[in-house]
Amino acid sequence: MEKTYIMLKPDAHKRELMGEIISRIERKGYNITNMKMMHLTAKTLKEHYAHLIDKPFYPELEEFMMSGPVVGMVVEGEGVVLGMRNLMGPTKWWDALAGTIRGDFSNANDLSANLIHGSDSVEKANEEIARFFPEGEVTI
Ligand code: IDP
Ligand code: MG
Repeated sequence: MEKTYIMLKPDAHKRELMGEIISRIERKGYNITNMKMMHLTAKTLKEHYAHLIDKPFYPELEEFMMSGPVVGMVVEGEGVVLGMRNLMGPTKWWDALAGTIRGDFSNANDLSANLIHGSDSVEKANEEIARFFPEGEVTI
């Protein structure tokens, strides 16, 4: 079954929207197979956002992503990589239609604050799942 890496960003925690977003993922019919709250380091962010390091906004993005906890998840389902991108809506809130997570809940001046990350390909999903869930399934 296809898997993707989803991450609720610090604004989702701060605005108490984590439950709402998780609920939308579940109601769509996807299966959340792993989930944990984390505080990200600059080192991890530089790996995760390697494609953006040279952008002028990168320092702000890094600071934003370290401004509070994130919640990482592995989400499983048929076509879930594209399906989650559709559920999220596009990066910029003004492009995101009502009915999407970003369309319904984001309009911040800080363009980093768009609530949620989702892998953009199956290949990236596998890379990101290995980065954020190296422990796999936890038994304690
Ligand atoms: P995505 O999250 O929709 O895949 P990416 O282009 O991969 O979008 O960018 C990663 C994240 O970087 C975005 O979700 C957003 O938080 C932040 N970002 C993207 N473009 C800008 C910008 O122009 N200014 C500030 N932050 C940005
Ligand atoms: Mg991206």
